[in-house]
Amino acid sequence: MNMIDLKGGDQAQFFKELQERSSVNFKDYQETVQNILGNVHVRGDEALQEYTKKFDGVDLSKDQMLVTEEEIEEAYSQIKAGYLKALRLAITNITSYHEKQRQNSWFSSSEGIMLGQKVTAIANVGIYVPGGTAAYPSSVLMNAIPAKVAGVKRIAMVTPPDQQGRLSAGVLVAAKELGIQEIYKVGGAQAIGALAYGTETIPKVDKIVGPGNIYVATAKKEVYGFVDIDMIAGPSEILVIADDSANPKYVAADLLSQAEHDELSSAILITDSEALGKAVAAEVQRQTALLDRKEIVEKSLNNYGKIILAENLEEAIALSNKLAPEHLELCVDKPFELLDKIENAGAIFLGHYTPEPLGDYLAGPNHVLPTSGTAKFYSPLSVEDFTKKSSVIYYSQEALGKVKDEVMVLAEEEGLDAHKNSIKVRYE
Ligand code: HSO
Ligand code: ZN
Repeated sequence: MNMIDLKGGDQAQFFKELQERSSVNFKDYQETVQNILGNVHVRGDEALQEYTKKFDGVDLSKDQMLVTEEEIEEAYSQIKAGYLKALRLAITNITSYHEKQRQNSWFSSSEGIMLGQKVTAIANVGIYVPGGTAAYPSSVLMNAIPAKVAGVKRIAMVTPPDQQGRLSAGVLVAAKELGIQEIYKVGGAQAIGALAYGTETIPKVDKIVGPGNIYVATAKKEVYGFVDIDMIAGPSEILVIADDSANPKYVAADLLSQAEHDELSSAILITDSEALGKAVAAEVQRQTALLDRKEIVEKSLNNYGKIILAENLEEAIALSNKLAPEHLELCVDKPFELLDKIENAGAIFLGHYTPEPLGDYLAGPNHVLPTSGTAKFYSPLSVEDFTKKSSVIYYSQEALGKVKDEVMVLAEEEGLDAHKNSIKVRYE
C-alpha cells in the first residue's frame, strides 16, 4: 500500500479512478439480458429450466426448483457448531435495530377536514442471493429482516444451485430461521425475470432486492419501473480516519476486511500521523500474506488501496466527506467529537473496538449501504424501503363549501371542464 501526501500532486487522478471504478458498462450486457428476460416472460418455467441447465449446469424439473423441507433439515445437519447461536444473536440484534425504523401512519384533523398518510408494507418481495463463495447468509438477514419488520407478507428467495442442484447450507438455515418459505433454485438474469413477471412456479413480486453479478444488476435495471428494485451495489469500500492513538494492527486488519471482498474493493487510510501510516503499511503487508484470499486483496490494494497523510483531522474529514465512503471508521482518540462533522458516509464506526465486520454481521444496522460516493444522497437499506404510502383526504360538506370557488377557478385556468363540474354539481 503506498502512501500519498494530501498536498502531493497525484491525488486528483486517484480520486477520479476511485469514483469511476464501478461504472461498469451495463450496455454491454443489455442485449443478452433483454433476451433472457423476454424468454422468461413468454415461456416461464421452461425458459428457467433451460437457463439453469445452460448456466448452472444442472437439469432441474419444475418441482425441484422449490427447496423442500427435507433439504432444509439436511442443511441444519451440515452447519458448523456455533453457527446457529451466532445467527440467532445476529437476527435478534438486526431485528431490534430495524424495529426502531418503523414508521406509523398519521392523521390530523380540524374543522371538517381530515388529512393523513397511510403506511402500508409492500406485499410481495423477492430477494436475490448470489451463488458460490458469495452466498452470504448475512446478506439474507440484511435484506429479509427489514422486509419482515415492515410487514411484507410474502418473501420469495432465489439463488443459483451448484452443479449437483444444491444450495449453501448456511444460506438455507438463515432463510429458515427467518421463516422464509419460498426458496427457489434459480439465479442470474432469469431469476430476476421470474420474480418480475412471474412464472407458473414462481409467482410475481412487487420489489426485488439483493446483490448479484453484472447480469443480475443489469436485469434489475431492466425490470425497474415494472417492479421496484433496491440500489445497485458497487464494490465494497472502507475509509479509516486514524490518529496516533490507533493500533496499526487493528487498522490494517480492518482495511483488509473490505479489500478481500473484490478486486475492485477500495481500502483507504487517512491519518495525520506519518508514523502510524508507515506502521499500517507494514502491517498490511504482513497480514496480507496470511490471508486465504490474498490474490484478491493484493489486486484491490494495488489499484484502490491508499494511505493518505493529512495535515490534521479536520482535513481528513473534509476529504472523507468528499469521498462519501460506504464504511467510515473513526479510529481516533475522541471519535464522538468528530461525529457531528461527518456529512457523507453509509455507516460510521466509532473508536478502536468497533471494527467494520462487526457491522457486517451482528451490531444491528444494515450492511446494504450506498457505495461509489452515493452516500451523498442515498441511505442504508431500511424498513422504509419495504413500505409505501397513501395520502388520505376527507372533507365534510361544509369544508368543501369553503374552498369550492377556488378549486373551480384553478380547474378553469387549466381548461378542465369536467374537473370544475365535479365541484359544481354538488352545489346545484
Ligand atoms: N461488507 C459487505 C457485506 C458483507 N460482508 C457480507 C461480509 N459479508 C458490503 O458492505
Ligand atoms: Zn464485508
